[in-house]
Amino acid sequence: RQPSRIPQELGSESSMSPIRDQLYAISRRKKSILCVAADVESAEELMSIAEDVGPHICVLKLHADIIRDWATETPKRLQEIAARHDFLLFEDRKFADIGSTVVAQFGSGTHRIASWAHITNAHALPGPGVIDGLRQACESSGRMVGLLLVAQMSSKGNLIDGRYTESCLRMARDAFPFCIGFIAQERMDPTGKLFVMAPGVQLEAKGDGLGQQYNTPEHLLKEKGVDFLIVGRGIYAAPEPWQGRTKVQGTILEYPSIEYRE
Ligand code: BMP
Repeated sequence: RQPSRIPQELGSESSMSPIRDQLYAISRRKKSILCVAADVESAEELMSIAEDVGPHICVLKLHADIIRDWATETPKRLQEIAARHDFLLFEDRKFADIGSTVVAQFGSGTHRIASWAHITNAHALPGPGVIDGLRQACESSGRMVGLLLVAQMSSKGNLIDGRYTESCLRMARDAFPFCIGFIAQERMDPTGKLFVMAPGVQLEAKGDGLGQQYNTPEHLLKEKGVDFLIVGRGIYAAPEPWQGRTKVQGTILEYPSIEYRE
C-alpha cells in the first residue's frame, strides 16, 4: 500500500493553494477520495444525484453543457448543496483553445464556469497559453478555481503518449499553485505537490462499448498510486447494489471499497 499524499497538516506549500487545501481538508473530514461524475441531462436529476451522493463524496464532477435546462439558478442550487454536504464542484470542461478564447469560454457564455466551479480542467495541447488564459479569467472574476491538466485519458486508442504526459507534468509544475493536479491514470508527481484524479473506474465492467476503459478502485489506488477516483455510471447507473446503500435515481448503490488512505 502506498502512503497517502494527503497531508495531515497543511504545510506552507499547501497554503499556496486554497482550493487544494480545501479538497484535502474535505477528504480528511469525510474520509473520502470519491468524486462522482453526474453525467445526466436534466438539472433535477443532477440535483437529486448531488443530494444522494453528497454525504459520501469530496467532489461532484459535471458537464454543464449536457444539462438541457441549465438556468441561472442551477449553479446557485449546486453551490448550496455542495456547501451543505461539504464537497467541491468540478466542471469537466476540458478547455483546449488559445488563451484569449478560453478567457471568454471560462468566464462568459451560458455557463459562466469561473463564477461557480471550484475545479476545472484543460488539455495541455495548446501550450501554456491555455493555462494563462484560465488564470487571467479567474483573476478578473476575483475567484480562484483550481486547474487540473488532462495528462492521460482512460479511453481506448487515445493519442496521448509518454512524452506528452511528461510535458503536462512540466507545465503543471510551472503553473502551481493555480494548477493543482491532473486527470490521469497513474501517479504523476512524486513530490506529492500535484495530485491525480482518475476516471475510468468500475468494479466489474471493463468498458462501455464506446472506448471507455475501466479499472478497479483497488488497481488504481494500490498499483497506480492515484489520489482520487472518479466514478460515473458505476454509481448513478448501477444495476446492482453497491455497498454503502445510497439511493440514486431509484437504484440502491454500493460504493466500491474506496478506502481513505492514511
Ligand atoms: P463513467 O464512470 O460513467 O465512465 O464516467 C467517466 C467520466 O469521466 C465522464 O464524465 C468522462 O467525461 C470523464 N473522463 C473519462 O472518462 N476519461 C478521461 O480520460 C477523462 C475524463 O474526464
